[in-house]
Amino acid sequence: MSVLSSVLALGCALLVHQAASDDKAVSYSGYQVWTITTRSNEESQLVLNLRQLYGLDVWQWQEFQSADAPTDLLVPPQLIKELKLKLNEANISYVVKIEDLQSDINDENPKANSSSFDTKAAHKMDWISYHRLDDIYGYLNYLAATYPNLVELINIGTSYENRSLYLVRISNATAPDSQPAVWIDGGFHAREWISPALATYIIKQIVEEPANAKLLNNIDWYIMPVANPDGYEYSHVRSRLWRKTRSLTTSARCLGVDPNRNFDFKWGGSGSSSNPCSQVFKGSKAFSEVETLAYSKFIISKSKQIKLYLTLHSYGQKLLIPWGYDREYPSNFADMLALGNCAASKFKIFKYGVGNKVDLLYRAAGNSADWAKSIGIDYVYTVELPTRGFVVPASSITPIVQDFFPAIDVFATKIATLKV
Ligand code: 0X9
Ligand code: ZN
Repeated sequence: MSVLSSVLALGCALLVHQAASDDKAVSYSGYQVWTITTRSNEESQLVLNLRQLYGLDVWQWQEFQSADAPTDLLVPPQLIKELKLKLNEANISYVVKIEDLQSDINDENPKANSSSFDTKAAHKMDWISYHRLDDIYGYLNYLAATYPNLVELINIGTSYENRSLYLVRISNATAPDSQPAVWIDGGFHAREWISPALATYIIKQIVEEPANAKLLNNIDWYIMPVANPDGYEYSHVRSRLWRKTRSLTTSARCLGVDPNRNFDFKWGGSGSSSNPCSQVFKGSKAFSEVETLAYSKFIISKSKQIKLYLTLHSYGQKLLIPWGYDREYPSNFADMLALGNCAASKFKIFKYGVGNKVDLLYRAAGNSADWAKSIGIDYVYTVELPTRGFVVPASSITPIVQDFFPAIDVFATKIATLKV
């Protein structure tokens, strides 16, 4: 029996889960991340079947594989032997990218909250460690209090677990809503910690760095560093790889909705799931999540002004352009591609690919960027930040965010010329 048919014969998916017990953090001891490189459609199909069979957490993959497109899979210790066998049988090569995920997690944030020892500091934010939600919100509060003419703290609602949903408006305009605006968010997916780190860094650069004052000419900035605060906190205290929101579902075992499959544009289409245990669970309906609903209402209220929409994710080093629900291209695709390429040309350390979401990744209906495009925002990008996984050592925050920031200048220069 071929590997493919034996996989199919086994039938239904065995979901391999890591659920947190009530008070202990999930351990990823012995978990590995493998990069599998397939060379044909048949091999890709086999990997797809293995993913489904074992319910593996797929960290990265491409739906329309170009030659040697890599797939990153999280492999639980109890499956290492079996999966190795299956891949060897099929003559598919793989490399172990992460030997022991828990040791990466242990080394990720060594100085966690060290600055909190400085009780006199006005805020606890820095970019040499990853911060909990309180530190991030404390920083936004600090900025609003310190620069009242420039920064406004906006509360757009409350998360499922009752946390505030904060964003900042940064503007020196005297008349409200009179100039083009940029929207930036981070922390959609809880485990992608580098994204709130970059969003807060961009805020700092615009507000606190006099050399960047030109970024305030003719642009309002709306920046929401943590779009999914419940998930973000859960990923800090319980389960480092948590991705979704934390709402109850119809399954007692599986909580949360993928916020990036919960938007009301082509909701429920390809690349989303109706299984609450799936990492891409679309939710019970579009905007079932209080977080995505509040977020969408705010953006709609500013949709005339917002000309650029950037949603920060990780990982993969890509600037992705709609559509993502299918292999289709918006009418101004070429224009978005040109601006994206221009922005990406600023990156010196990390090279990014620029292109359509489905061409470079996979279909993902109900994603927020497609929705942003559907309501008429001109320039829309999903950013997949560096580097080799979701767990990025805190020492890499500074190089990643510093490398990215010059792209903001490119975007701003373009947006400032647009009429509202
Ligand atoms: O799957 C997602 O939601 C995004 N990738 S992530 O690893 N950060 O989860 C990609 C969304 C981009 N959209 C499409 N590929 N359609
Ligand atoms: Zn993401």
